[in-house]
Amino acid sequence: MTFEQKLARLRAKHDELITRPNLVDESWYNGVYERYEHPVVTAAHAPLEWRFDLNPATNPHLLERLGVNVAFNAGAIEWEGKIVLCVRVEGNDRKSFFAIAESPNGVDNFRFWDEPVVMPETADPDTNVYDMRLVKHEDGWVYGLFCTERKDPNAPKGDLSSAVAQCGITRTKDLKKWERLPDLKSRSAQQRNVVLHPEFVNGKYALYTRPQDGFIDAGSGGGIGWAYCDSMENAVTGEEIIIDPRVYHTIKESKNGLGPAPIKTPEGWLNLAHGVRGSASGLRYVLYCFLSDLKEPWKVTHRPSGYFISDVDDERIGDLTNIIFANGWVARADGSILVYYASCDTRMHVATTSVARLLDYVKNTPEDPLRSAACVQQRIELIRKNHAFLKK
Ligand code: M1P
Repeated sequence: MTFEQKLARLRAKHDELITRPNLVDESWYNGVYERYEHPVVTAAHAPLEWRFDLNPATNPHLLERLGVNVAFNAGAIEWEGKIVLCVRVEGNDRKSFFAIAESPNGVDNFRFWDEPVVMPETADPDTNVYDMRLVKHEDGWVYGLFCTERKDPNAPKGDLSSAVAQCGITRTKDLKKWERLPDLKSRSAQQRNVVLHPEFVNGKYALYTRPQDGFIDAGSGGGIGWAYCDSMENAVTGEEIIIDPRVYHTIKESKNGLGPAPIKTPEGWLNLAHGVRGSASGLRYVLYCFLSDLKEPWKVTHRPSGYFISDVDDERIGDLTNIIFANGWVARADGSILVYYASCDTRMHVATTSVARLLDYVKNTPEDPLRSAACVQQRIELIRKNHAFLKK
């Protein structure tokens, strides 16, 4: 096959992938949300120009020069009538970077912009950056809070794995030029999954945090925290209160973290988070929801039990296993919600629902009673109510 033939074939396959319609998966139902037949963004969505040298003079064998390993954990925003994802793209070299992909409808036809995001570094360069939460704040800026990871300077010689995670902060007005602000300073040894609340609360910026002792282990970090800061240009938090704790023998026993910024509804703030527990096959990540008070968002009013989204079918297989993670969702003017979630740190999916359905879900799904016997009673109550109703 000639260079031109190989390239034509690559282009055709890439085009076919990007323009493939994505329909609701009718084989699956729980009423709370719809799943879709295909992932919305994958490594294979990366433009050929990002991976190949397309000049036959310098790449006569049409070899891939810079492979893309995975595309996952995307922030999301509605932007100029389109749905835009800020995707965590990871090269074959294990370094992540951010890249914007846009779609006219949010469920298919996602296409990356020509070049990845150029994220300025601070004086202490990041080794790796990932998991951006995009937030349109009422101060007029679009903020991106993300994890910045660096090698632990205190690691003993020969320890090449210990790392420090902190919250990097950037802001933009056009999603093209990104201003890097100093990293968040908090009282915790490490931070990941930090999210900016979209409104001022008590006249201050408010942050959802996830204090953690180590890079992987939350340790004494009790769950999802809440803290204030006076400025995002030099963000420093004081006390972090835990608003959604980790709990023994639940889906969030080992750790948890807020996903995207909460969605404002007349009945409170809808929150999406991930919960992690240990298992024989390693850590298991699922998504869950909760509702918090409209005026006092640090007060959780409803905690539906169990998970909201876990992995099914092909979602179980990937670069890693057992991981569903979300840091992006979009609430549209018509009341619909697009939930963007990643499976196995590999690719992006969408689920669709609505504010009405999620409010029903969070308010009417009973809370986890934390004991098998109490769970049985909960289920018997449902069964008996059904039997009584069906007999009528
Ligand atoms: O590998 C699973 C996830 O692990 C981290 O999440 P957490 O801090 O809650 O453990 C993040 O690195 C995330 O990117 C990743 O998907």
